[in-house]
Amino acid sequence: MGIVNVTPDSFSDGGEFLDAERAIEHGRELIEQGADILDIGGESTRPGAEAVSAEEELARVGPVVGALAGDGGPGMTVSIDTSKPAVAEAALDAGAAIVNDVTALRADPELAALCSERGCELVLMHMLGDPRTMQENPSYGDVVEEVKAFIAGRIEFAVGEGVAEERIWIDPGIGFGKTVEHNLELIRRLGELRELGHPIVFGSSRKSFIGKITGAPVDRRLGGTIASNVIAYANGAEILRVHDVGPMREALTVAEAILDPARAAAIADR
Ligand code: HH2
Repeated sequence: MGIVNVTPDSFSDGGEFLDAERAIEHGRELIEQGADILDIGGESTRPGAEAVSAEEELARVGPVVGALAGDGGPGMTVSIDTSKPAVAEAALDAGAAIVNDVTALRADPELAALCSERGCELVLMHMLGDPRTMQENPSYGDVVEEVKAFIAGRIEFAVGEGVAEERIWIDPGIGFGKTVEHNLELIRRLGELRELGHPIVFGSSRKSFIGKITGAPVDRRLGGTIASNVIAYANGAEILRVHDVGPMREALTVAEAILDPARAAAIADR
């Protein structure tokens, strides 16, 4: 899953793709680099980010979703990164197939009815509190157990609102109300989330825990991004949400060859 942030203030690439044409071009590049899905967002969720209105968010992402999901043909598989039903609805109308809600239907529970009605995929992510407060001394008893229980509760809510079980994807929410240690433990024990029986989405790309470990600024966190994603993949993550699709795809191809003997044998026969 390649990230397309149409925002002025995202932590890693804020302002780079605010212009719709540049965002569209960037999305096409990510597909060329091997992305299967584009996750398009118009509101930053970084700690302390300013909230934006539905009108503003839609003005940012609408043309980008329309161009990439349609794109003169069957289009690309687009995910809309939003918590707002109005934005999600317009994006689904424009061809998006997935709603990625970092609040797991807490910001606006009506998003559940929309997803149920449209039969789209829905990503439910764990976050402690909200983006303004989540990094203020986050604490857990057992972080994995608590994230798992939270996600189980949000799945139950979504299903109660009519969302089909098989449409739900889950995400531990790396960096959303977590210390470095919490993030590392979640990655190490990611396999435990598989017990919930839903595809796992994993998003560590360029995040600050990597910088805290390596000392690297946000534009030099590719090595740490790849290491964390490969381990997450080995532990059962199925959808990797990253900025740098080309290098990630290459790393994943090698990781798959190591982990899957059938793939290794097919390569040996070439
Ligand atoms: N992380 C971010 C945003 N959306 N969605 C899911 N499902 N999982 C994540 O880990 C996740 C997400 C934050 O990253 P980014 O989009 O690069 O930054 P910003 O929120 O500042 O735009």
